[in-house]
Amino acid sequence: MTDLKSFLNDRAPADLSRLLLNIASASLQVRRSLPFTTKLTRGVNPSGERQTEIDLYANEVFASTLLATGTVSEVASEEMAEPRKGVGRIHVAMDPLDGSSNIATNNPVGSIFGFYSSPLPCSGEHMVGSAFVTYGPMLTLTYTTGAGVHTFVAAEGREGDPFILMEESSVIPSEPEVYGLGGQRSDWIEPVERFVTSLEGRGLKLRYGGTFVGDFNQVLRRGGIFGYPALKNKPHGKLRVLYEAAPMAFISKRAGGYASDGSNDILSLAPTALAETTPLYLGSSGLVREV
Ligand code: FBP
Repeated sequence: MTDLKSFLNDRAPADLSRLLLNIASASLQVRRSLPFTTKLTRGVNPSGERQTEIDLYANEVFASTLLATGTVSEVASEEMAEPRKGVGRIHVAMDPLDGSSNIATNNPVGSIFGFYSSPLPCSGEHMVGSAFVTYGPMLTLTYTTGAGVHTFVAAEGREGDPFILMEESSVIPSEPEVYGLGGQRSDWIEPVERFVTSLEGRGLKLRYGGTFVGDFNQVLRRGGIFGYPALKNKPHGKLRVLYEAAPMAFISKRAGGYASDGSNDILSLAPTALAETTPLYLGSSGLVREV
């Protein structure tokens, strides 16, 4: 079995490899804390959302781990108003615990990371890699540094590096199977409503668990589309460009899929604020281009 350290050896730049190995080990620590830290705090994040203890804990674990690698120039987070400065080449944008409100119901949740070569906020055209951790029945790390999308699973208790290769060079299946769009159906703009009705007519199955990482992971493996669309009352959608949409768009495209805001490639967006949101549709390129 190939472990993460040996797989990264000759396939990724040294600083990105160092980041990914440290994210992997930090995710084991976050996973162990999930069950006991879901209470709401008095804190509110820059998007105006109440923070849970695990949001703050995961933010602290990942931010300090990333800065300690000596390879990051800054760490920006959905949970912090300002980035933390470090020394290094890579500008990291992260959602340290995506979907934290779903932990109490034991849904799969995750952590999302975008690696940029330019100061933040910046366009996804400066992205040099991205990764997401899924805390589900398995603890998995999925990443790309531009050459294919690869997934490792944590086999805890194993000698040496616990992360072993589960899937190399994933490609989103061309035959789409699942779809999931957020928000209230009555709030969808009309083209989205029409599109979803047609998907149901083509036999696609609804898969919406309420966490971006969990829902996107299904689309990546089974083919289909995930969206958090423009809503009548939220024309700019809900998911953040830097921390959520662009990192997953990068993975989607490197797996043969596509990601759009409804008109433009997500990676071409140039956010001017760290917490800027966008409508988001990603997955099988045919469906994304259709919507
Ligand atoms: P965080 O704010 O915890 O990062 O997550 C936002 C999120 O939970 C996404 O994971 C998910 O796709 C979306 O919100 C679900 O929104 P809704 O609850 O409106 O369906």
